[in-house]
Amino acid sequence: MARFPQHFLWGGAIAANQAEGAWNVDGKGPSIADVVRGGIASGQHDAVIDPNHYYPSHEAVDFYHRYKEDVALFAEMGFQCFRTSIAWSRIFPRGDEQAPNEAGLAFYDRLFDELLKYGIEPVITLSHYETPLALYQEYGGWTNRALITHFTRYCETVFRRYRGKVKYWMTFNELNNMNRMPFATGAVDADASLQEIYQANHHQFVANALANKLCHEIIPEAQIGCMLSLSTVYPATCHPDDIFETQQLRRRSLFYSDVMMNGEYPAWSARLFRDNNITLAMEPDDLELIARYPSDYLGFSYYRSVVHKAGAQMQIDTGGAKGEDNPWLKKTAWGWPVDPKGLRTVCNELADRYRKPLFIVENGYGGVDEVAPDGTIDDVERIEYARQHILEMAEAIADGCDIIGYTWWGPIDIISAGTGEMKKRYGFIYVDKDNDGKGTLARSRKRSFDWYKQVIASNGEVV
Ligand code: BGP
Repeated sequence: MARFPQHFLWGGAIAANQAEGAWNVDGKGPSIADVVRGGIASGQHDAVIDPNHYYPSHEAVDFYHRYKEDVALFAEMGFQCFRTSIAWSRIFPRGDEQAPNEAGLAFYDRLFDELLKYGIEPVITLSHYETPLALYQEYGGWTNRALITHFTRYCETVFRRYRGKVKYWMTFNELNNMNRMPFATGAVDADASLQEIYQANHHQFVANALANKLCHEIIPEAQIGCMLSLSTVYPATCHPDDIFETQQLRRRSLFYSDVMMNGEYPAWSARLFRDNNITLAMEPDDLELIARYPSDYLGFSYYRSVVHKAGAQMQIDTGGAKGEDNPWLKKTAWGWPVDPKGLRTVCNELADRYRKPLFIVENGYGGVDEVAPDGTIDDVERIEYARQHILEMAEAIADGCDIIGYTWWGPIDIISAGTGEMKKRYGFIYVDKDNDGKGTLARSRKRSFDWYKQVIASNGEVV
């Protein structure tokens, strides 16, 4: 029996702020990613742009101008889909305008046409840590209910513009990161209170429902999902406290998919709000909207697993969790435990919980790549990481999990979200650029390029 279904979507994923560059070109307004000194996930942001500082997102890897060359390389690998985000502030530079920026819309028309020319399905993230800066500075980000209006205007604009070109959408990247990095995820101050964070989340849940409603009205054949960071977390021991706290940790993470996939606040969240004196301000039809327009699929990122010991800092998502050491697992150069079996575990957990399609829209190995004197890049660790995770994904499918596709994170080297570095490379394609922004930006194929090409050509049989 074939490991993967016939229409399984193989591809890769990037984000506008980590790849495009052209941060202020053709009418684009600054986004919150453009004022962060490290990676957008680092949280160290300036209030305004310091003209004397090198910001990683400003040039990134210049995908904005080089997308034709890059898409041709993705097509050479045989990609059937490609995930990226639309930079919201390319379409609405401030975020609160009534009329969109035509040059921004035209860029994504060109990009989607280039992808479709090769038969590559665009898989589009509407907000990937790229809220327009003015919506943070003048509105306070998602704590302000006005962002629902501005976000749905943006969604309606791009749904209408790209219907017939884009069939796969998702709303907010890794929304469960609101707890660890509220600035990146919701343009909310890094020191926001839980009251502010969960009020912002409520506005995002309503916006997610309205985006789902609009997407189905405007593009009936489309699927629109929510997206979470869902690497997994293990209890440090079989002590009941470790087990219970780890269950609570996981629940806090899955709270986001519970609301967006099931269409309601889970019953247990009442205690979360009570214990933390959280009172959500809601409009009368909010809960009815959330119930009527749930997400079609659950997209998620999986990189690693972490270990939680009772009493340790409750890391809601595992994105940034350091956790306890896991003696059974090797780690990457950035300390991320490599846990392929954990991917199968997570897929089964999510399949049981939601009984809806899953889409692995981020999985990747961030490592240091050496360019040999003859120009070759022998990234065997990346191949081994990908091979093991793909085999476990195949097992998850055999377990009965309905998985739409797999988009490797960073098929081309891009800026790291967590560190702002180029040194932390994920790509099958190498980009000549260093951490200081120096380099020719020339692209070259790593060893993993041909390996992934075979995986796709054989639909996962040759791994
Ligand atoms: C996820 C983000 C991606 C990507 C990935 C890898 O949280 O959705 O944007 O960056 O992390 O993390 P990093 O780039 O820090 O290695």
